[in-house]
Amino acid sequence: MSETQFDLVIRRALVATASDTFLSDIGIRDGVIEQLGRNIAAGKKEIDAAGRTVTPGGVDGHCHLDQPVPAPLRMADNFETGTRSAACGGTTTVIPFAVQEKGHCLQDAVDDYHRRAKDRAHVDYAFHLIVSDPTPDVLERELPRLIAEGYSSFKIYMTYDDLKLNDGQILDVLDTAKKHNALVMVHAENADCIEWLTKRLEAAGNTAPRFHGHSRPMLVEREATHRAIALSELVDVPILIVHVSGREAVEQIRWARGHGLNIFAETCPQYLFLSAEDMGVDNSYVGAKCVCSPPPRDKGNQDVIWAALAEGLFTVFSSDHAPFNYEGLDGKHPDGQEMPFRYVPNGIPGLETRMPLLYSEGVLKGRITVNKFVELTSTNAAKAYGLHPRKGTIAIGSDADLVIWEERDTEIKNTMLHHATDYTPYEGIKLKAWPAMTLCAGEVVWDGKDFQPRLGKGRFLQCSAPSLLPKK
Ligand code: DUC
Ligand code: ZN
Ligand code: ZN
Repeated sequence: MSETQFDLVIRRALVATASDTFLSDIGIRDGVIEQLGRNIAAGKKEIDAAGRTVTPGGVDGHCHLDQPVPAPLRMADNFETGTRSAACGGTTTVIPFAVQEKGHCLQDAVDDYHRRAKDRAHVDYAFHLIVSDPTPDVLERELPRLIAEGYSSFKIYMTYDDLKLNDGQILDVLDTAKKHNALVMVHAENADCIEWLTKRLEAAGNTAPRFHGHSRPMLVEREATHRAIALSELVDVPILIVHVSGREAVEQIRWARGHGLNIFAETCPQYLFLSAEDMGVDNSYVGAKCVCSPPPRDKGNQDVIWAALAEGLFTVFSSDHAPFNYEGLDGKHPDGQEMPFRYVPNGIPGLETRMPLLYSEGVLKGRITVNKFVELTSTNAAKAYGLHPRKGTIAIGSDADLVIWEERDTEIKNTMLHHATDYTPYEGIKLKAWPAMTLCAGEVVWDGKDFQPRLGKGRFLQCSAPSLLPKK
């Protein structure tokens, strides 16, 4: 054995995985974890992590990067700026969406998305598909082939005119997922209720951003969540309900679990750290910065989401990073115009702040254990989307994607973030921790102060079958 066996050794780390916490050195070679243990051989480089918790790099299983949207709208973050921002907040794998346009095939979307990502990612990435037009050809030929080629998860929508599926189409997609061992992510909001409420609000002249929340009350999400669960039960296939925002949807999921159904669920930082008031207490337009769907709820609902995280109701904690600028022609406040809420693009940035927010306010405030943090931000997404154990854990043979945490006072300001979006909805929130270092495939990509570019070194990952699903 040579003196310098490893490319890198991280010494005296307090390693936290989803199941264990232990003191260990981490020996890394060729971007992979090769040894765990005490007093392991020397590395060509060494990092002393004494007194620091080290977790697996984050897997953000729900983010939107460079997704085509109708002009003049444009997503502010592409693969370059999005993965830069992810890395600086501890996320080393992102899974954005290749979106099928109605009337087009899925393969076109996948090819286009590969062009957008190629040579531009600083960290590793995989793709989910968004199925908006489940024709017989898509269901019987394209989807089965794409699943086999490494796209094993897809999102479907119950709202948004250009994306939504009716119940029959949802059943067809679920049936295909069941036959080919894929995981369907469901955006659960009732489209007709939203349209009906929106028209009433508009007729009354209530078009300020805060009315976005009035157009999508909790019952709209509760009804669609209930329906999605029923459809999943009918087909007998698990689903993952994304961006769960509050009590009534949580109750539906708890009911389903209580009845033995395989319903997985995701929540996001906006349902813990933002509330309806952030969309404006009066008719102020700046509330457009926090317009996303489902909308942020009230303090009581935030408490329900915290409790459900601790209890284990949620499978994953993702950002739903959907980056639109506030200023500029391509964003929420185009050329300074105040748009009726119907036209305000839905979505907020959050890739970089996702893990620090949950580490600081969840782990350090004692609301969840560090192991639950790892499970929610990394391990379960890797399992759900067929990337485990390469991603999502600290184990021999896993990629050396790691975060070294530092307890330090940090006030979130957009100026310190690395996305290209011109604001953060979390401006001014005071945190107690931030990554002191992020490593992707054994390379430092964030050193606690500066971003260390790895442009084009982020690899495309083919996803296997979800390992959260019961074995057939
Ligand atoms: N809602 C979504 O469904 N996707 C992107 C952003 C948002 O707010
Ligand atoms: Zn959604
Ligand atoms: Zn989304």
